[in-house]
Amino acid sequence: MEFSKDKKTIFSAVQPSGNLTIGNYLGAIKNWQTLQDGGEFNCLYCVADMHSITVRQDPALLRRRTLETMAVYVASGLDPEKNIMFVQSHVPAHAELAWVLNCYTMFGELSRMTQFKDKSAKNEQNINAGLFTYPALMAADILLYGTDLVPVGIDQKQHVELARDIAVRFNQIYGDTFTVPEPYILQTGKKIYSLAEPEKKMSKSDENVNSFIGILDSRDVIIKKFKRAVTDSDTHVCYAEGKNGINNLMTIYSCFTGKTMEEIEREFDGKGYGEFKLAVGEACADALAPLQKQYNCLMSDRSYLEGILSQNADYAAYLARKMLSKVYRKVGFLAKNK
Ligand code: ATP
Ligand code: LTN
Repeated sequence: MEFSKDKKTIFSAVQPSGNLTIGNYLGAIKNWQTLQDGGEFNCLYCVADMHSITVRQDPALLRRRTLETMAVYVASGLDPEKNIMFVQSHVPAHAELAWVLNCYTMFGELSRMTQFKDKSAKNEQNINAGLFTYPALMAADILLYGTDLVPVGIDQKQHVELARDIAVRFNQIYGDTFTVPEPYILQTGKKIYSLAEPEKKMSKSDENVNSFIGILDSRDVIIKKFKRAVTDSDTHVCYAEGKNGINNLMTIYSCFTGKTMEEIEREFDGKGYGEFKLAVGEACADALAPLQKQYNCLMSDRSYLEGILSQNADYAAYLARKMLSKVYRKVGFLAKNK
């Protein structure tokens, strides 16, 4: 992994807050892989464990999921030699910059974040300050590395836009410091919906396991979950307003097979929903099979993964420290004698 000043920089992350879903895969991780392949960008991919404790986590499970999430990254084809892949809490500069940025982020801005409103409604007994200031930590993640592009699903667009606003505000006060980042959102896959309630986003922390397909779900489970997916009382496989369930299944099928909506409509012309659901399940299971095989290999050799994490975190920390020192100087913190 080489960080070049002549290349644009990409940063993204997933929280280890549950088993990763095909929403995370299609909305984010699969696109990261495409971006890595051109060799055009410096890419940093992080497991955002510090973000995930804004909602209560079981400590042992969080530790396990952090490593599993990294294994999914590698199994999805992200090459630790080409990308900087690390765990957020291993690089202290994220928390340090987050504190500074908190002081340049307005209460009103944070109050408008839809994720904060949704998560507060879901966790009424634990509306903690971290949940509220989460976007300042996310801005720190992004701004520490001079990030140009942030590949995410559409639900994260608002947070990336806030990171932009914070960067612009800081630059206006102190002169050019941060690169102003842009969200990078692909049309297909930007929002995969729940299989149980197709007007809601598919989410790894949903209590209903039938609402999402886990990247690591077995073939049988995948096919069974798609069979149960909520659709409508029509029988035609066609993409149309008000057919959220079928539109979602068509989107998933399109992402996994590369077929357009018209091609899918033609393929299933005269066939019922049952046949279509089976085809979606099979396409999804086929596409995930090589990833799952690679994942199992990686998890049987934890020391390899731990080695990647340690090496990459050191490099990320070196890059991050440079930006943090600049910020500390700009805001007026007294430098410590070496
Ligand atoms: P949680 O349920 O814990 O809030 P989540 O499943 O929503 O988690 P995140 O860790 O918040 O996942 O998201 C990681 C990345 O995956 C982000 O880029 C996000 O936009 C993307 N993503 C998450 N869910 C979906 C989805 N249903 N469709 C498309 N992209 C998604
Ligand atoms: N908040 C993101 C995860 C995340 C992230 C980031 C994404 C944390 N830091 C920086 C992009 C850039 C989420 O998906 N919930």
